[in-house]
Parts: sequence; structure tokens; C-alpha cells
Amino acid sequence: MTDELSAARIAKGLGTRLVARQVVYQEETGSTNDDARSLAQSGAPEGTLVLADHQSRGRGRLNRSWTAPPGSSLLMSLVFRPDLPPAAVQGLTMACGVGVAEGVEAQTGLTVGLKWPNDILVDGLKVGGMLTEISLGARGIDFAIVGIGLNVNLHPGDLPDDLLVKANSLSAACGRPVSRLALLQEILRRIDARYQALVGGHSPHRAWQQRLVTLGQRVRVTESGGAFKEGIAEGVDANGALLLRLDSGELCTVLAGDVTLRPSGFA
Ligand code: BT5
Repeated sequence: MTDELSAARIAKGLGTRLVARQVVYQEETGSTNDDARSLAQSGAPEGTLVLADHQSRGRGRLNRSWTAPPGSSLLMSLVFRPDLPPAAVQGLTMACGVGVAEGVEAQTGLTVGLKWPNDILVDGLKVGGMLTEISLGARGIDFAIVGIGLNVNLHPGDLPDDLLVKANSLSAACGRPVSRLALLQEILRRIDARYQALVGGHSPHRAWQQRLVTLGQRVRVTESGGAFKEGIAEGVDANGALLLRLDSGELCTVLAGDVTLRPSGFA
């Protein structure tokens, strides 16, 4: 299976209205999120797609690293300029997360779950992650970058040892190689449709919530400084914040953090 990506191949027959109307493809870069930010700062149009075959400084949240051997993954960032209040920016992560899930399911037949706030899972293992970053101007969001890393034809044994127990790839999960090009185009079409709906006033909130694997479960939410809270993940509010029912009965709204499952009654 030839699996080479190029700007021309990606654009051919894509048929999106907005997403990927400009495509920047590089064999190698530091981080596509950094590249997309620079392009957005110099006026790149909404929908610009930056994609690389390999990143030397791929990032997760809180400057954690994103690891992907060359040729194994989809590593991309999209520029959006939504007319949304900053508090609603998680709507972009929702729209893109649902788009990725729908695209993967259509191309592979796998069932895709999402883990609040930004993980993409198959059978409870992480196959992808998203990194949404915004730049604020005087009138709200100037631009937002949504970065997506997806383990497509990645051999899990090529990942660092500490990831082996929690990560997987689409090819390993479905037992065959997956065409990155066909998958990418499907994902871009789904994100295009979900984004048009979002800015047209139709939030992807329900579709996103239905895919969240941790809802109804007892979880620990760890915040960036290491402090944590435990309780039942009851739901997500309209802006995507996690609603956590603490043991005291209080309902707590969590804007950011990492979620891990806790056995019921765990002290
Ligand atoms: C994420 O962060 O999951 C967001 C990852 C976003 C990566 C994309 S790639 C294209 C674009 N350009 C960038 O520079 N970034 C975006 P977070 O929730 O913080 O998770 C990071 C953690 O995931 C790491 O600390 C590892 O434990 C784990 N991890 C790293 N590489 C992985 C991989 N290939 N598969 C599964 N888990 C991985």
C-alpha cells in the first residue's frame, strides 16, 4: 500500500467547504501546532491545514511530548477563526474530536471513544490526542489551533516503554494497515461538517458527550499543579467542562485536568 502524503494528494477530491482549503505539508518539522500558529499570525485563512510526516518536538498539553515514528501517524494542525466567546473554545475540540471519531469508524470499522478532555481511544487505549491552543484578540478569539496526533500504522512496540500499557494504534487494533490518505480525507470531511454546524449554532456537545468513556464512572481529576479531586464524572456542561460529583455531594465544575479511572469506593 503506498501511503505517501502530499499537499496535492490531500486536496484531490477532498470536497470540503472550509477545512484544508489551504494545505501545508512537510516531511519533517518541530511541531505542526507551532507552524500553524506562525501561519495564523501572518494571516493564514481559516481552515489552513498543516501536516507533517514527522515531528521532532511534537507536544501534548503542559509541554508533555507527543511521540510518533516517521510515516506512522497523522500529525496535523488546523487553523480556525471562530466567532465564539473564549469560554466556548472547547466546542472546537468537541467538533474535531467527534470528526476524528466518525472518520476513523468509517474507514476502519473500529469503535472510537473519547476521554475528557482530549484523548481518542479504542478499547480503552489511547490512539490519539488533541491539543487546542487559542490566541485572544481585542474582540475575543483571534484564532485557534487544533492539533491532532493519531497513531495510524504505528507499531506500539516502537513507543517508549511507559506508553506500552496505555497506547495503541489503529492498524494494531484492526489487524491491517490503514491508508493514511483515505483516513485523513474522511476525517477532514467530518471535521468540516461538524465545524460548519458549530459556527451555525449546532453544538457537537451531544455527540461528544455520548462518546465520553468516563461518564458515570468514579474518576480522579488531576490538575496541572498535581492537586486532585475524586468523584463521579456526571456529565459535561455546554462549554465542555467536566461536572464532577464529589463525595461530599457538591457538584464541581472542572475546566482542565487529566482523568484517571478509580475503582468504586477507592479511598
Ligand atoms: C495530547 O496531550 O494527547 C495531545 C497530543 C497532540 C499531538 C498533536 S500531533 C500534531 C500537533 N502538533 C503538536 O505538537 N501536537 C499536536 P496530553 O493529553 O498532554 O497527552 C500527552 C501524553 O500522551 C504524553 O505525556 C504521553 O504519556 C502520551 N503519548 C505521547 N505520545 C503518544 C502516542 N503516540 N500515543 C499515545 N500516547 C502518547
